[in-house]
Amino acid sequence: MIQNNFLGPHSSVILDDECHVRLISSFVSNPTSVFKELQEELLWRQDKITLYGKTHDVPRLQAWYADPGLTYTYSHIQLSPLPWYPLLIELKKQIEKHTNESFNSVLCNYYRTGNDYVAWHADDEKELGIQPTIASLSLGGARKFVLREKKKKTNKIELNLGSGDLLLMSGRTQEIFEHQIVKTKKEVEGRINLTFRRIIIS
Ligand SMILES: O=C(O)CCC(=O)C(=O)O
Repeated sequence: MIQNNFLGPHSSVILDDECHVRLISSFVSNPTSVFKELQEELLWRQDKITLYGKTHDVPRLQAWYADPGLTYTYSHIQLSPLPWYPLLIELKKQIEKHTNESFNSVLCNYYRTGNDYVAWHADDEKELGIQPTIASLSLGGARKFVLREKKKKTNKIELNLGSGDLLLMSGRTQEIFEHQIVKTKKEVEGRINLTFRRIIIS
């Protein structure tokens, strides 16, 4: 259930019915220094993905930080958690306070250039349980994020996620919608996205 206190001065309702999507602009007040520290200090890795018998680099760098003992399978890649990094814990606490939710992991994505992207998918892995709340914090260069209904693909919502913005998705959003970060030919700054999640089955 989305909490009323998701709504603050910079908050807008993007979707509200069975699917809840809220955007809180400038949730982080010092996004440039947060971006720089995370870019330099997180243990970024280049994962590979095999599709139709061919192995490719995942088109972005990733790192997964979580409570010990958790495992997560993302796009057929089984991830083992790194121990929490202090700034990630600080951000997690701020988001938990704001949302009244509790998270035990964060998937970090680093889009180095406009060529890096994430393809259509939903955060609907069984480990997240039903109707998961996903808190997605963007830092660095703004990128286009698109939500579309799985059963009616022309029903789309486009958002420009800027540095410091927090996107909250809950209710049936992952069941009904999928999302992507679009590749762009425009010159864009590097972008880090942190998706805080609660793994309930490991
Ligand atoms: O970078 C983003 O804003 C989205 C990331 C995402 O979709 C994911 O981690 O599942």
